[in-house]
Parts: sequence; C-alpha cells; structure tokens
Amino acid sequence: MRFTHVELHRFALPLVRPFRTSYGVETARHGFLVRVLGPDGEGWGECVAEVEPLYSPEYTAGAYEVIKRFLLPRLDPADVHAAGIAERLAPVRGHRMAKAALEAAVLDAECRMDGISLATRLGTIPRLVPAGVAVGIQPSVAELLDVVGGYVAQGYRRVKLKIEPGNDVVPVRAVRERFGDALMLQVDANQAYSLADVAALEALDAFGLQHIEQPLPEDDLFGHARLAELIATPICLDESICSVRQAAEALALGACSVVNVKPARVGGVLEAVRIHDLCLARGVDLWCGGMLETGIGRAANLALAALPGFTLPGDLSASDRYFHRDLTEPFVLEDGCLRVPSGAGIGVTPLASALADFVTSSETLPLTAF
Ligand code: NPG
Repeated sequence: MRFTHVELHRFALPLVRPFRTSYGVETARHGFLVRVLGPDGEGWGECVAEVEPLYSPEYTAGAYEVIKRFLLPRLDPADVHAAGIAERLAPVRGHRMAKAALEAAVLDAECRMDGISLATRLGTIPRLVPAGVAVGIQPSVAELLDVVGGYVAQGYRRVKLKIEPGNDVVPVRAVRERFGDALMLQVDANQAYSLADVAALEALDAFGLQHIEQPLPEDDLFGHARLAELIATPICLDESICSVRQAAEALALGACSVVNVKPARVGGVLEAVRIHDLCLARGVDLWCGGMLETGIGRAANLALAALPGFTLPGDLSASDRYFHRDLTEPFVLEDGCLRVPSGAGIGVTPLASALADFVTSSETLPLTAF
C-alpha cells in the first residue's frame, strides 16, 4: 500500500479502578494511537507501552520516539506491506511494542482495502471469544472478594489474580473458598518471586489453579524449568516470551506448559500468529494476554484470539472493566464472551467524540522516501 502520512495521537484514559500489580499501580492508560493514511486507505493501531518501564523495558515516550525517529524512516511509503514490516524494521533492535503498533495500523489498512476482517486475514472467522478478567492486588481480602464477585456475576469465564510475595496464599484461598472449585482461576506474579520462594509457590498447589503466570524473572528460563519440577501448578510464561523462537526454547526446556501471547510483547500480531501455530502444532495451551488496551488494541487481540489454538480464555474483558468510556464503541459481554468485530480491518475506529475528550496531543508526520 501507499501511505503519505502517519498520525500519532497520545491519549489519557482514566481506569474505572486502580490496577495494582507486583510492580506498581496504574490509575489511567496513557498510550497513543497510530494512524497510517494514504491514497490506498487508512488504518489504526494502538501502542500499549506503559508510562514507566516497569512491566518491560519499553515505555510510552520511548516507543513514540522510536516510531518517529527510527521506524517510520525505514518504510518505503510507496510500497508498505504488513507481512514485510517486521523484516524491514529488524535492524532496529527490540522495541517490539513500537513495531507492533505500526504493524497493526498497516495490517488494519490492508484489511480495510481488501474489504476483509482482520480475523479473516489471520485465517479464522469473527466469532464469540470467551472473556477472562485480570484482578489487581486489592487492599484487603474483603475488597478482593467483592471485586471478584462482581466479575463472576457478570459472567466472566475465568479470573486471574495478581499476586506478589506475602500476598498470595491468603487471597487465593479466600477466592477459592468463596467461589468454589468450578471457577477457572489462575494467578500472575509478573516476575516477583525467586526460587527461594518455592515454599509459597508450592502452597498454591492446594488451590487447583489453571496455572501460575511468570513467577520468576523473565530471563530465567532454567529457573522456571526447575520450578516446574518442584510444584504441581502448571507454569505459563508471559514476559519471557518475546518471539516464536523464545516460545520454542521455553517449551523445549520445560520452562512452561502454557503460553500467554500478547501481540505487542512479541513485535506484532503476525509473530503472535506464528506462536499460535507453534502451540497448536505442539498441543500447548495458549491464551491472549492484555495490556489494558482501548477498543483499538482489543479489537485486534480479539481477532487473534479467534484462532483455534487459543484454548483458554484470555485477558480480554469488556470495555467497562477498564474505562467509563472507551475510545471506540464499547465491547460488551455476551454470555461471558466478547464478539470479534466482523467489519473490515479491526472492525472499529475511534469515536470522534472520544478522541476530542481523551487525546492530549496529536502529531502528523509526512512519510518521505529515503
Ligand atoms: O485485561 O488487559 C487486561 C489486563 C491484563 O493483567 C493484565 N495485564 O502483566 O499481563 C500483565 C498486565 C499488564 C497490564 C501488563 C498493562 C502490562 C501493561
């Protein structure tokens, strides 16, 4: 496709409730949208990097700068193809969230031009996808039970609790006791433990968890493999897996038996599809992670999660779990599921009124041949 301009729109969107993890608290999403435009059409993507580099080394202002200074100049504006973008941008090391946002916008534009949904392009059909919900660390067990109870009543198909050392066995036991064994329950540690904490992690074996996500530091595949021998709860990796190669490596080492894939973390939805294909071929359970996306990022994640290898509900929740108002028409729960948009591309666009209210600055960058 031919593109002449790229727009970057920074936004600030308050969260309905603070989201506390082992690495910090968030009260609002501060991200930016990428819009590619040209004579052949336009498309939207969302950059999910966080304000501070606490979940991963990337952060919002850095991703913005990288797109402007290093990624856009590498595109040939007369001939941009989503399938070739990753290779084109490969000389720039890392910065996968920045690359993923740009690829997402181009992919959306291509699908819109072809009049097909992103789900169709990825090889599946728009359908209902089971919705899961991630629950931040709460100030007390009573508040945790209230929050989880609200989500269970809404029909979420599984619940993920954020945990940290000292804030694990007690809340998990309380949730299990209140909501029973039928609730699909998993925990996410965001790298907060070490092998020295094996006793606490072993204690979680009593609660029939679907899995524990990323207990140890991201670069410790051997540690995860060792831990897998010491505890019964299956291990899922998130931060450790940034490419299909790393996914294959983690599986080969026995570092995990479940995979979380986030397009942003692995450099784009097309690499995420390669991880899907690997997990499907190996019979490994897979689910789609979330990074508090607005409707723009969520729509793309939903299209991905409609692929057959996504065997577990993802961190894909309705808009009202995150925001009072989304940037797009809201995603709503339908019998514990979210509907993959069937319109062309990601099937949604930002609402002008939401952009007017939540965009804090916009910039238009001409694309010039280099
Ligand atoms: O539903 O989008 C969601 C949130 C799911 O817990 C969630 N995301 O560590 O996986 C995570 C966490 C996260 C949020 C990571 C924001 C990075 C940014």
